[in-house]
Formats: sequence, C-alpha cells, structure tokens
Amino acid sequence: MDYKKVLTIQDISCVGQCSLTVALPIISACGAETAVLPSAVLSTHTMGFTGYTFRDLTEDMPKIMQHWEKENVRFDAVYTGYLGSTEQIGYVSDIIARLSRESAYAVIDPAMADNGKLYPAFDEAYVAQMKTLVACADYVLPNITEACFLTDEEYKTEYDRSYIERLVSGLISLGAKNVVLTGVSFEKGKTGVWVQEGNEARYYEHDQILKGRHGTGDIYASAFTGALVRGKSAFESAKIAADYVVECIRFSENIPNHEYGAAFEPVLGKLIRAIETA
Ligand code: PXL
Repeated sequence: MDYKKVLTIQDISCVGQCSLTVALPIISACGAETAVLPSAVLSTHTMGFTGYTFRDLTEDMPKIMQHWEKENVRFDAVYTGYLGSTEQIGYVSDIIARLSRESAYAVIDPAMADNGKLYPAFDEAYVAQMKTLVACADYVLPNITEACFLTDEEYKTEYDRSYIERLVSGLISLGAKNVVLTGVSFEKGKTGVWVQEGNEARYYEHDQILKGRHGTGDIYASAFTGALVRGKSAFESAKIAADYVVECIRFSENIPNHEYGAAFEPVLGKLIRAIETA
C-alpha cells in the first residue's frame, strides 16, 4: 500500500468536532500520515457558542515552515481549512509552494461561510485574500455560499444547472484546476456534489438530511483528501466522502443533546471499508 504524507492546516477548536479534531483522525484512518499546522486555537468553534477564546498562530507559521524546509520535510498533499487571519493566507500559499512534492495535490476548503453568510471572524479582506489561495488549488471544495463569495455571484437557494456552471467557471477563472462543489440541490429532499475536472462535470446526488450540523464540511473535505491520497479518482473520493457524511449525520440523529457537531467516529469503519473496496 502506498503510504502518503498529508499536511493539514486549519484551527484547533478544542471542543466542537470540527477542523483539526476531525481532519487528523479521519485522514489517519484513511491510511495516510497526517501532519498538522494549527492556524489558531479556539476553546470551541464560532457557531452557536459565545465567548470562545481565540489564539492566532499566524506568527508561528513562517518559523515552522523554515524549520520544515531546513529538515527537508515535504508533503504528498496539503489540505487547508479554517485559517486564523487574512495575513496567514499568504504564508499558507508559500507553504504549499515550498513544501509540496512534485506530484502533490493542494486541496483548498475555503471554510469561511455557510447559509449565505460569512462566519463571524471573517470579512471582505479575508475573502479577497482567499481568492489568491484558490488559485493554488488542485481541488477547491467550497459550499455554495463560499463559491458565491469567491466569484461575486448572488447567493441563491433555488437554482438550475446554469447557476452552478457559472459558479464553477468563476472558480476555475480564479485558477483552481478542479472544483468539488458541495451542497448542490436541484430537487427537494436531495442534495449532492458537483465535481468539475477540467471540462468534465459529474454530479453525485444523495438524500438530504434536513438537520445540517457544524463540521460536516470538514468531515467531507477530510474524507475526500484521505480517499484521494489513497489513489481514488476525484469523483470516487467525492462520492465516498458524501456517503460518509450522510452516515455521520444519520448516526448523530440518535444521540441526545449532541448539537454542535456530527459523530464521525463511530462510523469511521464504513469510511475505511469504502476506501478499501471502491
Ligand atoms: O467547520 C468549520 C469551522 C472550523 N473552525 C471554526 C469554525 C468553523 C465553523 O463555524 O467556527 C473555528
């Protein structure tokens, strides 16, 4: 079995089942070595909690990068999520450029908005800088809200294929090589993922579970990255990740008083089996 080394750059929300506490176990379970670069440390994630602590780790980033560079540390994939500051985005682009092996993938999850709104920590300057990171992406994984912010399109909850094609072509114009657009729903009760690889577009539709949960974007991007570095195609990886997120949400429905995230741990076995058998 091929053994790949992935670097994931995103925050540690100490409680909240998102970002690094999701990415590290999921990518590891997929069978890849997982190195981490925390963008910030928060006591919880920023949605539904108030009064959370926030320590920005921007200053550490160039020093960590220089150390790794000196030690000749290189990665087969870099997957980025929620970042700690606008300034940090430039360091992240640098890390991708300097520490990636030649055949490495950059998987960029803009992780900055949902349901038509930016997350509380972010502003227009952050969005503008995120566009420059999207330009480094072999795969960019936005939801519809993030795609709208990145392409300056109006956010809609009802749309047709031409709207999705516009969002995707806007992301490609920013420089992304391939696009995996999540939460694309053309029919009530269904949702899915639009995978654009060059000129080829494919859509994977699945059941929509009404209760959305925080952190499912991170579960999705982590499983996608894990499957991709295990040699699955982008479409297979997108499908495996979508099926896994549905399993996580279904499992979470039966847990009382668990509102802040999705229970991804008890169904990790299904993800591993999907990767082993697909
Ligand atoms: O799941 C995305 C995410 C990651 N990290 C933090 C967040 C969020 C979403 O709200 O607040 C700190």
